[in-house]
Amino acid sequence: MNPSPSAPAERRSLNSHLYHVSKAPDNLRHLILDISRAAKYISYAIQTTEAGLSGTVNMFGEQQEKLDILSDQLIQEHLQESRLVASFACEEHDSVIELDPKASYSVVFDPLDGSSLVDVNFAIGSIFGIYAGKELIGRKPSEQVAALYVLYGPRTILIYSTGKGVHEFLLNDVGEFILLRENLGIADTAKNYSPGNLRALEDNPGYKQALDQWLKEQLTLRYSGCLVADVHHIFSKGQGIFTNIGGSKYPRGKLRHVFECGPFAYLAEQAGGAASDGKKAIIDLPIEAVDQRCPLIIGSKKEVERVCKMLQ
Ligand code: P6P
Repeated sequence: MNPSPSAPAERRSLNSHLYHVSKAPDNLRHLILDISRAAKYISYAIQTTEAGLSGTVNMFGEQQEKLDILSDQLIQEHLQESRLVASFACEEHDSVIELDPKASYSVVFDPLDGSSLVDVNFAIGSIFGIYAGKELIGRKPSEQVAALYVLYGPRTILIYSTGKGVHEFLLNDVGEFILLRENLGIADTAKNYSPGNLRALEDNPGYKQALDQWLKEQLTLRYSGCLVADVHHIFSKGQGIFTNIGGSKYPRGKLRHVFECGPFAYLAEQAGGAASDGKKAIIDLPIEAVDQRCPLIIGSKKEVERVCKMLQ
């Protein structure tokens, strides 16, 4: 029987893409699949769990949402049960946690970035970086063997790279991540801008100069307050610049090197873009501590370079 002409072309599953296209080592493929399973539960939890604060704070002194705790627990369970994780570092814990020292990989993750936006129903996300071996402190984001993020919006989207391009998947109604787009690219010049930590304009003249330039050139503002959503906008549109730069309140910016800037820097470079702390490529910045913050200028290469020049 001929398939109906309107039937959508067969869409490759995440597992099939990891196996046939990225040709990922089996253990890495299984670990990414286990992480994607945790993301499915988190996606469901966001739809069904009441929003609200848990009454606890994380190592950064930030109020934790109930969903922060639940997402962290779901991911930890899947990492533990995978038997593939030697250690992990997570935004909700102040040190590297050891699981099985003989296991193949270590994972860094922000379980629910932007969780304070759940009550306003904005898109939020999870961020993951994967390193071979047990050590994390002293490693550079360029040593990641994979990075991925999940965006929980009107649709749940997963983006991953194992070093062979950046690929996008959609969670379908039977719980499968199916391929949407392969080899996402970021053009050298930006038409959109996404400026975070604007508190820094007060005492960072270079940042003020960059913002004035974007306004003068009439770039399009796209900013939601969730890093995953705002940087996904750059991957999805194929251009743009996101910044979260230091000022008096956050001297190194608000974002964390290990679980936010590092994985996104890896993905941006894989897509032909760039990610800098204002002076150096973020993929070359060693991890010194789990709670290390890092300025982030990420997106279209030429725009990243231009902003870094203004910040000098
Ligand atoms: P600002 C969310 O809490 C977060 O860590 C990132 O997701 C986001 O980019 C940033 O903080 C928002 O910072 O300066 O807009 O409050």
